[in-house]
Amino acid sequence: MTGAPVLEGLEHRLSGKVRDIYQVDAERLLLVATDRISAFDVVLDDPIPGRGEVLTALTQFWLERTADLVPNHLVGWRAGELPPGARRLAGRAMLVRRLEMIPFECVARGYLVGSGWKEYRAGGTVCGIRLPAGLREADRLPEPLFTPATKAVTGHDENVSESYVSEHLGQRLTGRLRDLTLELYRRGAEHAASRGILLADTKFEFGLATGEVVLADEVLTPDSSRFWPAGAWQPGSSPPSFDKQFVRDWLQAQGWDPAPPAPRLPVEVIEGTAARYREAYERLAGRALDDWLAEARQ
Ligand code: Q0Z
Repeated sequence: MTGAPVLEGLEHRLSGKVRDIYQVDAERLLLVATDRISAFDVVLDDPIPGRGEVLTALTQFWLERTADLVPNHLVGWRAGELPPGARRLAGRAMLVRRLEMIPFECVARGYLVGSGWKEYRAGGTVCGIRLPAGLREADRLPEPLFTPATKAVTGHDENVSESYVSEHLGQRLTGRLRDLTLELYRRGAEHAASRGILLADTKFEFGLATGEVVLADEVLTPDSSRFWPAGAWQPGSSPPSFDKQFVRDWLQAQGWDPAPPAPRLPVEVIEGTAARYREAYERLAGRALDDWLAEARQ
Protein backbone atom coordinates (compact mmCIF):
# COMPACT_ATOMS: atom_id res chain seq x y z
CA MET A 1 0.00 0.00 0.00
CA THR A 2 1.45 3.34 -0.97
CA GLY A 3 -0.49 6.15 0.71
CA ALA A 4 -0.61 9.79 -0.29
CA PRO A 5 2.69 11.60 0.30
CA VAL A 6 3.15 13.72 3.41
CA LEU A 7 3.29 17.37 2.33
CA GLU A 8 4.64 19.86 4.81
CA GLY A 9 1.96 22.23 6.13
CA LEU A 10 -0.90 20.42 4.37
CA GLU A 11 -3.44 18.03 5.80
CA HIS A 12 -4.28 14.98 3.67
CA ARG A 13 -8.05 14.95 3.21
CA LEU A 14 -8.94 12.10 0.88
CA SER A 15 -7.62 9.94 -1.90
CA GLY A 16 -9.39 8.63 -4.95
CA LYS A 17 -8.04 5.74 -6.97
CA VAL A 18 -5.36 7.84 -8.63
CA ARG A 19 -5.58 11.31 -7.04
CA ASP A 20 -5.11 12.85 -3.63
CA ILE A 21 -6.68 15.91 -1.99
CA TYR A 22 -5.07 18.04 0.73
CA GLN A 23 -6.56 20.86 2.73
CA VAL A 24 -4.56 24.10 2.48
CA ASP A 25 -6.79 26.37 4.59
CA ALA A 26 -10.51 26.95 5.11
CA GLU A 27 -11.04 28.18 1.54
CA ARG A 28 -8.54 26.20 -0.50
CA LEU A 29 -7.61 22.62 -1.40
CA LEU A 30 -4.68 21.08 -3.25
CA LEU A 31 -5.54 18.40 -5.86
CA VAL A 32 -2.66 16.11 -6.80
CA ALA A 33 -2.78 13.79 -9.82
CA THR A 34 -0.46 10.79 -9.42
CA ASP A 35 0.94 8.64 -12.25
CA ARG A 36 -1.13 5.66 -11.10
CA ILE A 37 -3.54 4.16 -13.62
CA SER A 38 -6.56 1.91 -13.26
CA ALA A 39 -7.86 -0.59 -15.79
CA PHE A 40 -11.04 -2.61 -15.39
CA ASP A 41 -11.48 -0.77 -12.04
CA VAL A 42 -8.21 -2.10 -10.61
CA VAL A 43 -5.28 0.23 -9.82
CA LEU A 44 -2.17 -1.24 -11.42
CA ASP A 45 1.17 -1.60 -9.65
CA ASP A 46 3.06 0.14 -12.45
CA PRO A 47 2.64 3.89 -12.76
CA ILE A 48 2.61 5.54 -16.20
CA PRO A 49 5.32 8.24 -16.12
CA GLY A 50 3.89 11.67 -16.87
CA ARG A 51 0.23 10.62 -16.67
CA GLY A 52 -0.57 12.88 -13.70
CA GLU A 53 1.10 15.80 -15.44
CA VAL A 54 -0.93 15.25 -18.62
CA LEU A 55 -4.20 15.15 -16.67
CA THR A 56 -3.22 18.36 -14.86
CA ALA A 57 -2.01 20.09 -18.03
CA LEU A 58 -5.19 19.23 -19.94
CA THR A 59 -7.41 20.43 -17.11
CA GLN A 60 -5.47 23.70 -16.92
CA PHE A 61 -5.75 24.10 -20.72
CA TRP A 62 -9.52 23.64 -20.72
CA LEU A 63 -10.16 25.74 -17.61
CA GLU A 64 -8.38 28.65 -19.28
CA ARG A 65 -10.31 28.14 -22.53
CA THR A 66 -13.72 28.05 -20.81
CA ALA A 67 -13.27 30.75 -18.18
CA ASP A 68 -15.40 33.13 -20.29
CA LEU A 69 -18.33 30.70 -20.05
CA VAL A 70 -18.23 29.64 -16.39
CA PRO A 71 -16.01 30.55 -13.43
CA ASN A 72 -13.84 27.68 -12.24
CA HIS A 73 -12.09 26.55 -9.06
CA LEU A 74 -8.49 26.95 -10.25
CA VAL A 75 -6.47 29.37 -8.10
CA GLY A 76 -2.90 28.41 -9.10
CA TRP A 77 -0.78 25.73 -10.77
CA ARG A 78 2.67 27.27 -11.26
CA ALA A 79 5.22 26.47 -8.51
CA GLY A 80 5.23 30.05 -7.26
CA GLU A 81 1.43 29.92 -6.83
CA LEU A 82 1.44 26.71 -4.77
CA PRO A 83 1.84 26.46 -1.00
CA PRO A 84 5.57 26.01 -0.13
CA GLY A 85 5.11 22.34 0.89
CA ALA A 86 3.62 21.50 -2.53
CA ARG A 87 6.08 23.25 -4.88
CA ARG A 88 7.93 20.04 -5.66
CA LEU A 89 4.63 18.70 -7.08
CA ALA A 90 4.33 21.54 -9.62
CA GLY A 91 2.98 20.04 -12.85
CA ARG A 92 0.72 17.57 -11.08
CA ALA A 93 -0.83 19.84 -8.44
CA MET A 94 -3.60 22.41 -8.64
CA LEU A 95 -4.51 24.87 -5.89
CA VAL A 96 -8.29 25.24 -6.00
CA ARG A 97 -11.11 27.06 -4.29
CA ARG A 98 -12.96 24.79 -1.91
CA LEU A 99 -16.57 24.50 -3.03
CA GLU A 100 -19.76 22.98 -1.83
CA MET A 101 -19.84 20.17 -4.41
CA ILE A 102 -23.05 19.39 -6.29
CA PRO A 103 -23.84 15.70 -5.67
CA PHE A 104 -24.44 14.75 -9.34
CA GLU A 105 -22.09 13.97 -12.20
CA CYS A 106 -22.96 16.25 -15.11
CA VAL A 107 -22.44 14.06 -18.18
CA ALA A 108 -22.76 15.06 -21.82
CA ARG A 109 -22.93 12.41 -24.55
CA GLY A 110 -22.47 12.92 -28.25
CA TYR A 111 -22.25 9.21 -29.11
CA LEU A 112 -24.13 6.14 -27.91
CA VAL A 113 -21.65 4.08 -25.85
CA GLY A 114 -21.04 2.71 -22.37
CA SER A 115 -23.95 2.91 -19.95
CA GLY A 116 -25.88 5.04 -22.48
CA TRP A 117 -25.77 2.25 -25.07
CA LYS A 118 -26.74 -0.33 -22.40
CA GLU A 119 -29.80 1.65 -21.32
CA TYR A 120 -30.82 2.32 -24.94
CA ARG A 121 -30.50 -1.35 -25.87
CA ALA A 122 -32.62 -2.35 -22.87
CA GLY A 123 -35.47 0.14 -23.40
CA GLY A 124 -34.81 2.75 -26.12
CA THR A 125 -33.98 5.59 -23.68
CA VAL A 126 -30.89 7.24 -22.16
CA CYS A 127 -31.47 8.85 -18.75
CA GLY A 128 -35.17 8.68 -19.56
CA ILE A 129 -34.77 10.48 -22.93
CA ARG A 130 -36.45 8.53 -25.74
CA LEU A 131 -34.21 8.12 -28.78
CA PRO A 132 -35.01 7.09 -32.35
CA ALA A 133 -35.19 3.32 -32.95
CA GLY A 134 -32.43 1.46 -34.78
CA LEU A 135 -29.36 3.23 -33.40
CA ARG A 136 -26.15 1.19 -33.24
CA GLU A 137 -23.46 1.15 -30.58
CA ALA A 138 -21.19 4.21 -30.95
CA ASP A 139 -23.62 5.96 -33.32
CA ARG A 140 -23.47 9.73 -33.19
CA LEU A 141 -26.56 11.05 -31.39
CA PRO A 142 -28.93 13.41 -33.21
CA GLU A 143 -27.80 16.06 -30.70
CA PRO A 144 -25.65 15.93 -27.55
CA LEU A 145 -27.58 14.83 -24.46
CA PHE A 146 -27.36 15.90 -20.83
CA THR A 147 -27.29 12.56 -19.02
CA PRO A 148 -26.67 13.15 -15.32
CA ALA A 149 -25.64 10.42 -12.89
CA THR A 150 -25.57 10.00 -9.15
CA LYS A 151 -22.15 9.95 -7.50
CA ALA A 152 -21.74 6.47 -6.10
CA VAL A 153 -19.54 6.25 -3.00
CA THR A 154 -18.76 2.64 -3.89
CA GLY A 155 -19.44 0.91 -7.18
CA HIS A 156 -20.62 2.67 -10.32
CA ASP A 157 -22.52 5.88 -10.87
CA GLU A 158 -26.17 5.45 -11.78
CA ASN A 159 -27.80 7.31 -14.67
CA VAL A 160 -30.76 9.46 -13.63
CA SER A 161 -33.20 11.71 -15.46
CA GLU A 162 -32.94 15.49 -15.55
CA SER A 163 -36.23 15.63 -13.64
CA TYR A 164 -34.73 13.49 -10.87
CA VAL A 165 -31.90 16.03 -10.55
CA SER A 166 -34.36 18.92 -10.51
CA GLU A 167 -36.36 17.30 -7.70
CA HIS A 168 -33.17 17.52 -5.64
CA LEU A 169 -31.61 20.78 -6.85
CA GLY A 170 -34.57 22.71 -8.24
CA GLN A 171 -35.33 23.60 -11.85
CA ARG A 172 -33.28 26.76 -12.00
CA LEU A 173 -29.97 25.24 -10.86
CA THR A 174 -30.58 22.05 -12.87
CA GLY A 175 -31.24 24.03 -16.03
CA ARG A 176 -28.03 26.00 -15.52
CA LEU A 177 -26.03 22.77 -15.02
CA ARG A 178 -27.57 21.26 -18.17
CA ASP A 179 -26.86 24.34 -20.29
CA LEU A 180 -23.25 24.60 -19.03
CA THR A 181 -22.63 20.88 -19.49
CA LEU A 182 -23.87 20.91 -23.09
CA GLU A 183 -22.02 24.12 -24.00
CA LEU A 184 -18.76 22.83 -22.47
CA TYR A 185 -19.19 19.55 -24.36
CA ARG A 186 -19.84 21.39 -27.65
CA ARG A 187 -16.74 23.52 -27.24
CA GLY A 188 -14.60 20.57 -26.24
CA ALA A 189 -15.90 18.35 -29.05
CA GLU A 190 -15.48 21.03 -31.69
CA HIS A 191 -11.91 21.78 -30.65
CA ALA A 192 -10.98 18.10 -30.33
CA ALA A 193 -12.47 17.32 -33.78
CA SER A 194 -10.24 20.00 -35.29
CA ARG A 195 -7.29 18.00 -33.87
CA GLY A 196 -8.49 14.62 -35.14
CA ILE A 197 -9.99 13.46 -31.84
CA LEU A 198 -13.66 12.63 -31.23
CA LEU A 199 -15.05 13.43 -27.79
CA ALA A 200 -17.62 10.66 -27.31
CA ASP A 201 -18.78 11.77 -23.89
CA THR A 202 -17.51 13.61 -20.84
CA LYS A 203 -18.36 14.28 -17.23
CA PHE A 204 -18.16 17.57 -15.39
CA GLU A 205 -18.31 18.30 -11.69
CA PHE A 206 -19.65 21.59 -10.45
CA GLY A 207 -19.74 23.23 -7.06
CA LEU A 208 -21.23 26.32 -5.47
CA ALA A 209 -19.40 29.28 -3.96
CA THR A 210 -21.55 32.08 -2.56
CA GLY A 211 -24.49 30.80 -4.59
CA GLU A 212 -22.59 30.87 -7.89
CA VAL A 213 -22.05 27.75 -10.05
CA VAL A 214 -18.32 27.00 -10.40
CA LEU A 215 -16.67 24.38 -12.63
CA ALA A 216 -14.46 22.06 -10.56
CA ASP A 217 -12.27 18.98 -10.60
CA GLU A 218 -10.81 17.51 -13.81
CA VAL A 219 -12.04 18.93 -17.09
CA LEU A 220 -12.05 17.19 -20.48
CA THR A 221 -9.26 14.77 -19.62
CA PRO A 222 -9.04 11.14 -20.77
CA ASP A 223 -10.11 10.12 -17.24
CA SER A 224 -13.30 12.18 -17.33
CA SER A 225 -14.01 11.62 -21.04
CA ARG A 226 -13.91 9.09 -23.85
CA PHE A 227 -11.50 10.29 -26.52
CA TRP A 228 -11.38 8.36 -29.79
CA PRO A 229 -8.88 8.80 -32.59
CA ALA A 230 -11.24 10.09 -35.33
CA GLY A 231 -9.99 7.49 -37.79
CA ALA A 232 -10.87 4.56 -35.51
CA TRP A 233 -14.57 5.45 -35.14
CA GLN A 234 -17.05 3.14 -36.79
CA PRO A 235 -20.61 2.66 -35.55
CA GLY A 236 -21.43 -0.92 -34.57
CA SER A 237 -18.77 -1.34 -31.91
CA SER A 238 -17.15 0.92 -29.35
CA PRO A 239 -13.82 2.22 -30.70
CA PRO A 240 -10.66 1.86 -28.60
CA SER A 241 -10.03 4.81 -26.30
CA PHE A 242 -7.11 7.05 -27.12
CA ASP A 243 -5.14 6.41 -23.95
CA LYS A 244 -5.89 3.24 -22.00
CA GLN A 245 -6.67 0.83 -24.80
CA PHE A 246 -3.07 -0.26 -25.16
CA VAL A 247 -2.98 -1.30 -21.48
CA ARG A 248 -6.43 -2.92 -21.63
CA ASP A 249 -5.60 -4.92 -24.75
CA TRP A 250 -2.35 -6.17 -23.23
CA LEU A 251 -4.01 -7.13 -19.92
CA GLN A 252 -6.78 -8.93 -21.78
CA ALA A 253 -4.28 -10.81 -23.95
CA GLN A 254 -2.67 -12.08 -20.73
CA GLY A 255 -5.99 -13.72 -19.84
CA TRP A 256 -6.23 -11.61 -16.65
CA ASP A 257 -9.35 -12.09 -14.48
CA PRO A 258 -9.64 -8.90 -13.79
CA ALA A 259 -9.28 -9.19 -10.00
CA PRO A 260 -6.34 -7.71 -8.12
CA PRO A 261 -3.44 -8.01 -8.40
CA ALA A 262 -3.03 -7.16 -12.08
CA PRO A 263 0.00 -8.52 -13.96
CA ARG A 264 3.05 -6.23 -14.01
CA LEU A 265 3.30 -4.26 -17.26
CA PRO A 266 6.21 -4.71 -19.66
CA VAL A 267 8.27 -1.63 -20.34
CA GLU A 268 6.93 -1.32 -23.93
CA VAL A 269 3.36 -1.11 -22.63
CA ILE A 270 4.32 1.46 -19.98
CA GLU A 271 6.22 3.59 -22.50
CA GLY A 272 3.63 3.18 -25.26
CA THR A 273 0.89 4.31 -22.89
CA ALA A 274 2.96 7.24 -21.60
CA ALA A 275 3.51 8.34 -25.23
CA ARG A 276 -0.25 8.22 -25.94
CA TYR A 277 -1.04 10.43 -22.95
CA ARG A 278 1.60 12.93 -23.99
CA GLU A 279 0.27 12.89 -27.56
CA ALA A 280 -3.27 13.53 -26.32
CA TYR A 281 -2.08 16.69 -24.53
CA GLU A 282 0.11 17.89 -27.38
CA ARG A 283 -2.58 17.38 -30.03
CA LEU A 284 -5.31 19.05 -27.99
CA ALA A 285 -3.30 21.91 -26.50
CA GLY A 286 -1.07 22.45 -29.56
CA ARG A 287 1.88 22.79 -27.19
CA ALA A 288 4.75 20.53 -26.11
CA LEU A 289 4.15 19.00 -22.69
CA ASP A 290 7.74 19.87 -21.72
CA ASP A 291 7.02 23.51 -22.50
CA TRP A 292 3.95 23.48 -20.24
CA LEU A 293 5.98 21.70 -17.53
CA ALA A 294 8.67 24.35 -17.69
CA GLU A 295 5.98 26.98 -17.08
CA ALA A 296 4.51 24.92 -14.23
CA ARG A 297 7.91 24.76 -12.53
CA GLN A 298 8.24 28.57 -12.44
C1 Q0Z B 1 -13.22 16.95 -5.67
C2 Q0Z B 1 -11.73 13.90 -5.90
C3 Q0Z B 1 -9.33 13.98 -5.87
C4 Q0Z B 1 -10.45 12.22 -4.73
C5 Q0Z B 1 -14.00 16.67 -3.66
N1 Q0Z B 1 -12.97 22.51 -5.57
C6 Q0Z B 1 -13.40 21.47 -4.77
N2 Q0Z B 1 -14.00 21.75 -3.61
C7 Q0Z B 1 -14.43 20.76 -2.82
N3 Q0Z B 1 -14.30 19.46 -3.12
C8 Q0Z B 1 -13.71 19.09 -4.28
C9 Q0Z B 1 -13.23 20.11 -5.15
CL1 Q0Z B 1 -12.50 19.77 -6.65
C10 Q0Z B 1 -13.62 17.65 -4.56
N4 Q0Z B 1 -13.34 15.64 -5.42
C11 Q0Z B 1 -13.03 14.52 -6.31
C12 Q0Z B 1 -10.55 14.51 -6.28
C13 Q0Z B 1 -9.27 12.81 -5.12
C14 Q0Z B 1 -11.68 12.76 -5.13
F1 Q0Z B 1 -8.19 14.60 -6.22
N5 Q0Z B 1 -13.81 15.44 -4.21
